[in-house]
Amino acid sequence: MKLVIAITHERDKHKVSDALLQAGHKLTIIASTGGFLRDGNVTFLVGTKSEEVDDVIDIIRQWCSAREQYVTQPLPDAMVPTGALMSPVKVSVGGAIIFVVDVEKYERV
Ligand code: 2BA
Repeated sequence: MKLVIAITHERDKHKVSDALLQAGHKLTIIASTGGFLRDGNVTFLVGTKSEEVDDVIDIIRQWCSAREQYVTQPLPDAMVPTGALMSPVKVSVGGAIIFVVDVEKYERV
């Protein structure tokens, strides 16, 4: 068994969850915040059989759109040269960041 952890933009939450549910997957949705943009995002936890991981990823890929955002707040000193702190910086966000991890044990009690 595997656990798919997928971080998506908040705006894709309903499309992704509807599609996963329709395909018969079980999921948990956690409201999360990106460490860099400090913008709302969503983390999906999907426990699934190993052979269904690709289906889960395909669905997430299908319903998440990549987008570009501008960071206008000052960044940590180490990340930008002196004098560029207030310049908007364009970053490409998502579609989705996906981790797949092994599940040692899964029980409903
Ligand atoms: P954020 O941390 O808010 O990052 C938003 C976007 O900003 C990232 O998009 C990336 O394009 C850019 N970015 C992030 N950290 C950066 C840095 N140190 N320097 C320059 N640009 C940076 P994505 O890569 O698509 O990530 C979307 C969200 O997925 C992230 O939101 C974060 O919440 C999560 N994420 C991404 N990689 C992760 C990782 N390795 N571990 C945990 N969470 C991750």
